[in-house]
Amino acid sequence: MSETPIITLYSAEESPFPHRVALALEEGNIPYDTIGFELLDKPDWYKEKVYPTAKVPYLVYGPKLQPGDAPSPDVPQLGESLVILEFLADAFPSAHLLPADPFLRAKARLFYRAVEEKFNPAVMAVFFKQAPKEDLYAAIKHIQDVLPPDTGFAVGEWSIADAAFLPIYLRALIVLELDHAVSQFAPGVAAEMLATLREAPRFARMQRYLEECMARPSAKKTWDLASVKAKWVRRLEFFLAQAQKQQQHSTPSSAPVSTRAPSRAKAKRRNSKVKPQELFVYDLQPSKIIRTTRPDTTVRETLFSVVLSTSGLVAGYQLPEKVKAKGFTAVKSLNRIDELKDHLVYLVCAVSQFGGTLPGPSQRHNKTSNRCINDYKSWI
Ligand SMILES: N[C@@H](CCC(=O)N[C@@H](CS)C(=O)NCC(=O)O)C(=O)O
Repeated sequence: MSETPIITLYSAEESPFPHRVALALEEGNIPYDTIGFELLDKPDWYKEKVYPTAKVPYLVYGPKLQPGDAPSPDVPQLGESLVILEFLADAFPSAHLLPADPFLRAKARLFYRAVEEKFNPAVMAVFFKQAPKEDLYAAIKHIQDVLPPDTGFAVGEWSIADAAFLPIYLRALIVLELDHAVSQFAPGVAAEMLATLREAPRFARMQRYLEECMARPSAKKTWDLASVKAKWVRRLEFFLAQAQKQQQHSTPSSAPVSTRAPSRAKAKRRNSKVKPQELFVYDLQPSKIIRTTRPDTTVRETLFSVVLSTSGLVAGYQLPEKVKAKGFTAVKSLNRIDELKDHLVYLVCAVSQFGGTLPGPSQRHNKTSNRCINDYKSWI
């Protein structure tokens, strides 16, 4: 006797993509099992036996499965959240996951394409690639402008278009709340963005849409804020450790601070990315070394700071505002790094890899500062 097929959704709560599918399944009252894991602890069997790309979500529609089982190749199975959403809408027409009207169906498709092609990339760029926050605002506004004017969902009735958007927006808010070093916002920027998204009149429609989405049983059943947040903390810490490891490989800690000028062409390329007026919006991050000198045991202090630079390490390539910075000229006139002892020191570190708008204090930034300090400690 063959078993009644059931949907198995392979999922990870921290990821927005399986959440899309779970929302649609809940909305459609479609029975399903979830096999969940945290991405950082993804079991080997998932890639080996279930889904070779090892991404979530993955959906299997067949006999009941247990963690570690290999789904039969003879039963329907799919990856890619948007494809799965469309499959569910087609396979379970009575669940009304898309409107019956072909024009509204097409509009739903346009909506989730905008989510995929505009909104999601903007979130990634602003959070992790230092794109300006206005890019995120513009992407949210784009989505907001497609919504019906006062109330209602992407195409009026709830549809899979809403399932495509909500999980990403919810996690974007979490990343802003956490304001983790990985996302490299200047102090206060993440809080300001959160306040803007939640309170600014220009995003009132989006806020209302969010509230209406969250009021639905599908969202209540599939969303555990505390749990997702805890997983994101872990995830961001992991990314940070990875970035630090990578940086250690690319900049050995024993290497002295370079004084070699970048080529003019290179400097020009770097400078062209940065608008000068954006350079000094962030504060310095001082670190102090206190030590005694023998034999008189006078207490000496050396204050270190990293001055942001987009053009390398050489004064000739610094923008005029920076050259004027207190201490810079003194350092410029020194020939050897160990002559810096007993000076008020501003070490100029290249952060050109950030490009565009300079980030605020970040782990990477601190790390450069720490490396300089460690080098200095070994010289005194
Ligand atoms: N385009 C895919 C994206 C799926 C995806 O990238 N999932 C990520 C999680 S956000 C994943 O599983 N990554 C594997 C990992 O982190 O181990 C979809 O819409 O389903």
